[in-house]
Amino acid sequence: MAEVPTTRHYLRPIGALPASAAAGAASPAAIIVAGRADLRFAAAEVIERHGERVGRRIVAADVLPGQAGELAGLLEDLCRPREPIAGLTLERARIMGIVNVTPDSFADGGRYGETHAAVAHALQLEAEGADLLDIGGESTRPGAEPVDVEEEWRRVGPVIEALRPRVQARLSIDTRNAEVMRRAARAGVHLINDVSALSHDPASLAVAAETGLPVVLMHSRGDPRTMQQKPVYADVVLDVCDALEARIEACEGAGIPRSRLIVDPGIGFGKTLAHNMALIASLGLLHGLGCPILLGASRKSFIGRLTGVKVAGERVMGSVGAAVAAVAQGAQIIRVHDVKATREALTVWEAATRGAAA
Ligand code: 7PJ
Repeated sequence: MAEVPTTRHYLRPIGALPASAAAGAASPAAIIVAGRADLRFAAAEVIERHGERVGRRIVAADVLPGQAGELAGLLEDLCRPREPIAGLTLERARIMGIVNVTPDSFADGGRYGETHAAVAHALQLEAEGADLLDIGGESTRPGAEPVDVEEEWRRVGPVIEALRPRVQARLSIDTRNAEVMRRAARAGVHLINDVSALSHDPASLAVAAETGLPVVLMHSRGDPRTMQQKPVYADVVLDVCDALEARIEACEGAGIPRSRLIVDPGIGFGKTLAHNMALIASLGLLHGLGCPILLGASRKSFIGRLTGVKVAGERVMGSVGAAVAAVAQGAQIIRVHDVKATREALTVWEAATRGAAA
């Protein structure tokens, strides 16, 4: 018997209301996203997918609550205030600074050089305004080869241990490996960031649940070695949303509640330039999953494609542009290399949209 396709709904908040518009008034004419008074929208694009058919309509905020069925639950997930993550409240965007612990270029055979460099870099990112520090020892860039778990821990372990007593920023472990998650949790990290959304290592769902830590579920297609080989989606935004919902449900089944999960569309992971742009343009649709949103666009190759800047380290301005686009849609965590530039841009953007300093 042919499978009957199910109908799924999606809500994308559109038409951001300026802070000054009837601020404080209890108004059904605004959709308040993720419990944030600063994140109010005048309408929603209601998307309905039934098999290959996708219907779209725009529904004004004041008539949206009257919609029946799946939409009512979706609206509730969209609007519900988010729980703090690792003790950080999410009423404004938080910056996650990237700390890569890459192999030692020093010829002493030891690890002192790379540990020292990573710790110094992390301390600098915190001083520049990072709320979180994401520590990773395995490159997951397109084409990268996997790293042995023991080697991965030799890279990140000493960095976590050195930073833990010295920083206020929350520490995040960027890994796909359950054993690294377990050791990092023991060493005191506050958050797990897994580019495979806890699917790479069969043990990671159970281990992540056991740690009790919040987890970033990033969407990716295939593994880093093969992911850029002709990715195809029916509708990239809806497909990524569905795949993230499936991983959220897998986590819930393993005992990790939705309130401890963060979703991320995985820019550049099994996506073309067009896919990446569609995902950033519709990022706000992911609020319907009921979790905070993280975006990692920093220095990625799509920015090079758009701007012509070939050297990754020189893609700062483009990266800041992507961060502002994400924050304007209510993304709660922005993962970046260039913390100082991002912090300055977001401070000005926030004050300028609020219409008041600080
Ligand atoms: C991401 C990540 C991302 C999350 C990397 C790079 C590639 N983790 N790890 N989101 N990207 N959550 O930074 O260019 O986009 S590694």
